Amino acid sequence: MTLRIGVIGTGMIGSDHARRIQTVLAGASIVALSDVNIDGARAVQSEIAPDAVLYSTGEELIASPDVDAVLITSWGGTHAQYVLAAIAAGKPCFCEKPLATTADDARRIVDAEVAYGKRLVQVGFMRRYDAGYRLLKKVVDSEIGTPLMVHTAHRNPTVPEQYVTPMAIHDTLIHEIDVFRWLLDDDYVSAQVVFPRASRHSHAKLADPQIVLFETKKGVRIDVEIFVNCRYGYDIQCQVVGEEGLANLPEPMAIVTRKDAKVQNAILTDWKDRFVDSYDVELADFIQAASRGTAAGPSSWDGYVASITSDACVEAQEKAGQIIDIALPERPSLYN
Ligand code: NAI
Ligand code: ISE
Repeated sequence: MTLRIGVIGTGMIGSDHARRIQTVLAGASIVALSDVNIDGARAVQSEIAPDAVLYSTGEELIASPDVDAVLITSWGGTHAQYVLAAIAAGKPCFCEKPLATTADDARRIVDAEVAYGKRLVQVGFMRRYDAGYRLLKKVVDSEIGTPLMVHTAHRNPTVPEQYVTPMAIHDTLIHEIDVFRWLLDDDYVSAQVVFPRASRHSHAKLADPQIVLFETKKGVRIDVEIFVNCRYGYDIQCQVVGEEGLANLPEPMAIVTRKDAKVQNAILTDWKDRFVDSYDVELADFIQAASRGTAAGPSSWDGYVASITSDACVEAQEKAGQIIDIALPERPSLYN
């Protein structure tokens, strides 16, 4: 059986996910498209999914009897309304990060899914599907002893002019927020943000770089450097220090050359290239689970915890240097 998928939000990542469903992955087909910018949806229809039907609203697409499952890749502020509509219709949905832009909306989604009684939502935290992170997790779980500290960096060469200080949390750090919980099987108890000397490549509304310091329930200390005007490339670093040794996230595969008295390899510059394989694997997981009428992978609960943690981090930015406590509600058994 082919899973019939509808896409809400046909911008950059929506069209890219539509392309991978149509041309890379098995078991699903794009049958419906919707975007507030109908020309964008039409362009995806003509280039990627000529048989897909255009819907003027996301709600109509979700309600269509011809749609089995939904991909929500519109702007972050619109995710919650569509996820709630998909749950109400009993349809599995893949929602790009963030699950919601407020913790209250994320909680509403958790409550609706719990009331439905079965998982229907997968959140687009693709790093859990990255081969390098999976290898790192295996080593952390079995070879380096109890994890004590994690040193990490999320660096982008540049960001658009409209990228401002809180986006370093909502847009960028959110991937780290999720992946460390999964990597360490832990949760956060506090966050602190400190600001080093600012880069001259930034602007008045963006404090860049920033350092976020987390403490976890198990007492692990994590430092994350977020530096989104680092110039030299897109660079994700992660080093876990354990009682018996340490483990580093592998570098992306690259050819090493020896030439002109130099040993060199290229560094990626675009996050799309860095995580291209993990987007494929996360969507393959979605297709498999949605074909059984459910969802797997990062859950609404993970999206909710990421929202609570993000809010604490933004508060920590606003109160630079102060330690902000992070308190999580009890996890419903659906997510155990
Ligand atoms: P984009 O701006 O290229 O596309 C968003 C699309 O949503 C636009 O076509 C816009 O017209 C449409 N849209 C806005 N409001 C809508 C509504 N109410 N109903 C239907 N469509 C609506 O943005 P991009 O980069 O594709 O990001 C989309 C989402 O994906 C964001 O939440 C972003 O954080 C996430 N994302 C995730 C990445 C990852 O690595 N997992 C990478 C990039 C984006
Ligand atoms: C972007 O929005 C993403 O989600 C990418 O995965 C991330 O690495 C990048 O820094 C964000 O701006």
